[in-house]
Amino acid sequence: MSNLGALCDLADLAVVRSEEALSHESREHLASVARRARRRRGFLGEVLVVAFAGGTGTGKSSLINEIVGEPVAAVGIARPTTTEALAVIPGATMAGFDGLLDELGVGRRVESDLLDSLMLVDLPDFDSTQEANRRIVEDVLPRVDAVVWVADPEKYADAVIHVDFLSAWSQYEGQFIFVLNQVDRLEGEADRVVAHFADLLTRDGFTTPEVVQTIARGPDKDISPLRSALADRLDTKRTVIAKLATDLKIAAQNAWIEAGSSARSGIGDAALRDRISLAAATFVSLGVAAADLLHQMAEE
Ligand SMILES: Nc1nc2c(ncn2[C@@H]2O[C@H](COP(=O)(O)OP(=O)(O)OP(=O)(O)O)[C@@H](O)[C@H]2O)c(=O)[nH]1
Ligand SMILES: [Mg+2]
Repeated sequence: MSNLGALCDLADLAVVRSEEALSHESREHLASVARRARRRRGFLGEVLVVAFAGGTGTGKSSLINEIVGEPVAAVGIARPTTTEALAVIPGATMAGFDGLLDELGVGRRVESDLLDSLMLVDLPDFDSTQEANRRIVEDVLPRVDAVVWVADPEKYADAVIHVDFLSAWSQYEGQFIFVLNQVDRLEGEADRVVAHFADLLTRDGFTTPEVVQTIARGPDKDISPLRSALADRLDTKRTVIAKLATDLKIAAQNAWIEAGSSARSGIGDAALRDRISLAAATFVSLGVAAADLLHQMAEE
């Protein structure tokens, strides 16, 4: 796991060598992924940033309140209720997180002494009637370490969510916990719906998606399966490293593909082609090193 530093060095080298291999925009993207990885590495092991995302009214804010143990996030009947990202931060250590929060781009922050090493981010709905909400989700999600994806019995199968969104995230399987909330409304059908949800997630590209069932409100309230999943599946340090390694692996794959077309358009200029080949080889090295780190971690 200590190879993350070497991976960041390799990412910086890939950026330096990418000038002629990538468009300005792609180069900026690769550079921002590399920068973000290096900065996030500075806070390794201290806190895990977990965003709650999903459709409107599924119970994201309610689940956060239950986990924190106090009503920090607004829960409502009017849809959508949450229109701004809100970070709930472990109280005792808040001062040290300012840099991390600035990096996340989340302005609204509340402290809770009841949280330990988790920072929870309540997000607006993904399937909003309000375009701005979706943009907030798309902006914040790539910056967090892990995601609790909250679905409800009505919307868990929505094509918009699966096709437009979740399928693009399947390489981040280790970062996701899937929740079917409001199972109190299913009257004995919960297991069948959970199996169907898991099946749809498999079609989105997740290999072994695990769906936990919760009830965030009412007399049968029970969020213990989510608590267990957070504690058992999301080790603070490993999750951050896996997230960053996956970011770098995907960025390297995309850069390598683009370098191939740059090399084709450089035919006739042997020196240029050599420089692009060197960049492409560096993208491959970065992708392989990131995949190797992920593999090592999976074996541990
Ligand atoms: N029956 C039932 N109702 C729930 C449950 N969880 C939340 N609710 C209700 O569902 C409604 C929406 O809850 P929120 O927590 O505001 O949902 P949200 O996902 O944050 O919604 P947005 O902020 O609009 O995206 C509220 O009326 C809650 O009381 C549950 O497990 N069972
Ligand atoms: Mg909400």
